[in-house]
Amino acid sequence: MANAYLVSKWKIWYKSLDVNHDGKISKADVEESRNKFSELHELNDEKKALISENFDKWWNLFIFGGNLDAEISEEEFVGKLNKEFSADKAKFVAKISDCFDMFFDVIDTNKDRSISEEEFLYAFKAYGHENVALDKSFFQAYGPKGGLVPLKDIVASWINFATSEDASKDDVVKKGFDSGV
Ligand SMILES: [Ca+2]
Ligand SMILES: [Ca+2]
Repeated sequence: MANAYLVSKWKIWYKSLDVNHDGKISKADVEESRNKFSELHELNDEKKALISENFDKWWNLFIFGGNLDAEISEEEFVGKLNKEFSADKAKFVAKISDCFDMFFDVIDTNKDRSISEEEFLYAFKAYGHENVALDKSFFQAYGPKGGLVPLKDIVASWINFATSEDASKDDVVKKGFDSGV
């Protein structure tokens, strides 16, 4: 059983994935995030197709458990994470690592293994977090050097967010969401 602190973070994560803010996670959230992301980056058709494939793959694999037509409630989402976490913590952390590796690999559109402020803002906007000032201070919390944050640092922060039960440990992602992002 995960502690209350980690469960509270999973609930924040759930909310962040409810892109259209209708209280549930469904295919509509996949479509909206994918379309917005393509629009913001002004992708050509070829790149759009690739992004589309990668978005579907990520949601399908890590959120929908193979059934993209499912609707997922917060209770189901948290229950599934809790079950995996409780069954085998090392395996759970490995899966979450894969999850965020793949996620930010898509967000890193120019493939320089860093996340720029623009890439960060486009990702958050695509996921329905459109307050640019808050998104920007979230990004700045990573202490970018030359405007960039290494991909591995961003990924590590999200792994910490989704797996750590230690409330005394600094959590830049939780702080970002707590700020209202
Ligand atoms: Ca939704
Ligand atoms: Ca990049």
